[in-house]
This record gives sequence, structure tokens and C-alpha cells, in this order.
Amino acid sequence: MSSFEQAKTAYSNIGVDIDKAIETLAKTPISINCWQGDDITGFDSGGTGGGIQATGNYPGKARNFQELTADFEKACSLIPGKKRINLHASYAVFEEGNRPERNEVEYKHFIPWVEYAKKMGIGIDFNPTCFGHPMVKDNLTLSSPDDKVRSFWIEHCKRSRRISNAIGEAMGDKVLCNLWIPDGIKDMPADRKAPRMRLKDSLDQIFEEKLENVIDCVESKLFGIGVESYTVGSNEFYLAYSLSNPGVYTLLDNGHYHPTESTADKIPSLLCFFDKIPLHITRPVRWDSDHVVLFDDDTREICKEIVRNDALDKVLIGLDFFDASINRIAAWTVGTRSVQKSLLNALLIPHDKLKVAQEQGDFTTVMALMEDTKTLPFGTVWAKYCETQKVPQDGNWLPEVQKYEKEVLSTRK
Ligand code: RNT
Ligand code: ZN
Repeated sequence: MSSFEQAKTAYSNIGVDIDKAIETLAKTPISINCWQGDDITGFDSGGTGGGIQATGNYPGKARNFQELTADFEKACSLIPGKKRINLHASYAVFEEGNRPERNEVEYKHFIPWVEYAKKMGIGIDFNPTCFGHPMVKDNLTLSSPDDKVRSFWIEHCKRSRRISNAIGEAMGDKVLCNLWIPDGIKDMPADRKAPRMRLKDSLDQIFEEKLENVIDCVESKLFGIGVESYTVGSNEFYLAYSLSNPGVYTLLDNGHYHPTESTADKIPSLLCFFDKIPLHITRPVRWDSDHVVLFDDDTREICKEIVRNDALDKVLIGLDFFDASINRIAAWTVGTRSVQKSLLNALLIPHDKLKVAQEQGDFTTVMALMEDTKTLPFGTVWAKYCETQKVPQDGNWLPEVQKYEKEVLSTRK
């Protein structure tokens, strides 16, 4: 008997169908963040600042559309399953000397991305870029007391939604348009409400236009570097906003809560009220550090909640990490494959049996079955999945990245 046949028997003994798990995984899209490829630099010479920052100086980072798309393509050849690319408005493509301001971006600046995505057979998601720009004043954008600043960013966000809609139309798809702003205050604020009332008004203006091909969402945060004392777009603020504005969803980023809070637990809570939950999977190390996602407890718990609640079509899984200290193609590959491993792990758990045991008050079975499942031959199933998807198995993809680094990345000086 092959090791795969053995694994099949071991899983069917606990009532799990491996083939079905593999099939489900292959259909689940992961939205991969384009910004891991260039440390969120973008093409419009903005860069980061305002509470997010990539650290490290690994050589060979992509400097333009050609390089970023080539690198992403390399990563995609090592990542199984369905993929989307998550873009930021700062990745507008334009001819030298024709740089659009953030309040001038249009769909035409993203046509090259649409052509690329079509060629690659992947979807697109989108984000306005409200950071790394001189119009971020005193760490404020949509909540600024300065009307010039606030209207500049309102216009940018309105345009970002229209761009998302046009991309969706061109792709015959719905595009997730996620709004995150860095707005906050470094030290004790004197007024916590006024900036929030201004943000609420800005959001009302931004979301006024109904757009068919867009799934709108807002992303809260706890704090950022330089804005430690107060974040305008807090969890409660955005959750209340999205509940009172149907069609605007709340995005969960697992780096944006108190360290002992479980993001996994938030998923079934929100599923009681929302038909969609956009998600950023990241790895916060002591703070919202956006390390590359691993096949670790946090990621596995998040994926478990998605799978056991039958929510693979409700949770829109996206990645949000940016490590500039390692090979960026390896970062994409490890991060995405880790989420897929975690999903597969979740798909191989006998959830129905476990749920029945819990309902019957049989917590002994719950604990024992959960623990025993952990030592079943998961790796064999993952290897099979990679094989059926025609991507290298664990242990075989890194040499490909190293070859690409030598032949392509090292020539970028
Ligand atoms: C920042 C948010 C946001 C960004 C990206 C680049 O704390 O997590 O999602 O990381 O939009
Ligand atoms: Zn995020």
C-alpha cells in the first residue's frame, strides 16, 4: 500500500474523506498581497510611513511593474490552488513623467494589471493607499480637521472604489475594496470623538455611490508606531459602522487586536451577523509586525473556524505581511502555502463528530479526538495536493527560488 493509501485509510477511520478535502482546497482562493514583493514601496514614489513599515534590506526587490509581475509569477508557480492578487492604489502603472496624484488615479492606470491577471488566470482585489504621502498631515487622513486633507483622501477613496468596480467589470468578478487608514494620535488625545465623527462623515461620502462589482470593507486597528495612544478607526467604530451600513463589511486582521485576543474566535461571532468576512492573515510578533505567515497555531485556529463553520465562501481570505529581510519570493511562497496547509489541516478534522460530542456534553471525546487527529499523516496529504496541483512539494521549491535569485534578482543593482 502506498503511503497515500495508508493515509486515506487512517483518515477514513475517523470519518474524513481526503479526496474531498483536496478538492475543496483547490477551489479556495487566497488573495496574495502584491506589497510583499517590494516592501510596500509602490510605483508612485510614496513608500510607507504612518504606522506601517517594512524592516530589512534584502537585495533584489522589484522596482517596477515588469519586475513585480515577473517575481509574482515565479511565486505563483510554486503556490498551489486558486490565487488572486491584492493591489494597492500606489501600484498605478503610468508612463514616465505622467504620474497621477492619488486624487487623480483612474482605471486606466490598472489596465496592465487586469491584462496580467487575465493571463495568469487569477482574480484581483484592491485598496486605496492612504499612507506614505505628504497629504497625510499629523498622521491624519479621513479624520483630519483640515478640509483640504480630508477631501483629498475622500476623493482618493471614491476613485479607488470606482477603479475596483471597473476592474470587476473587466474581470467578470467582484473585487474586494478594503479601506485602511493610519489615523491616530501619539499621546493622550484631548478629544476622541470629533475625529471619529469626521471619519464617519467621510465614510458616508465615500460609500454613497452604489457600485455593483465591489465588495466594500473597512479595516480597524489597535495602534501603530507613532500613534500609540489613539486610533480613530477602532474595532468598535468600524464594527458599528458596518452593522449600520449593510454592504460595508468589517475586515479582520489578526495583527490588529490585543495580543491575547483570539481572531479565530471573532469569525463565528461575525458569521452570526454578516454574510461575508474579509480577512487579513498575518503574523504579529509582539506587535503588528507583519511577519511572514507560518503553519502555526494562530493560523491553524483561524482556518479551523472558517472550515468548521462551512464558511469558505463567506470568509474572503487575504494575506498581509511584508518582510524585507528575506527573499521576497520565498516570503510569498511560505506565507501562502502556510495558509493553504492550515486550511487543509482544518479540512482533515472530523468536525461533525466533534460537534455532536460537544452537543452531548461529551467533552472527553472532544479532547481525545482533537488530540489524536493531530498525529495523523497530514504531510502525506499535503504532498499529494502539491503533486496534483503540479507545484513542487515541501523541500523542492526553495532551490527554484535560489536559482531565480541568482539569475534574475542579483542582476538588479
Ligand atoms: C495596516 C493594515 C493594512 C496594510 C496594507 C498594506 O496595519 O494591516 O492592511 O498592511 O493595506
Ligand atoms: Zn491588514
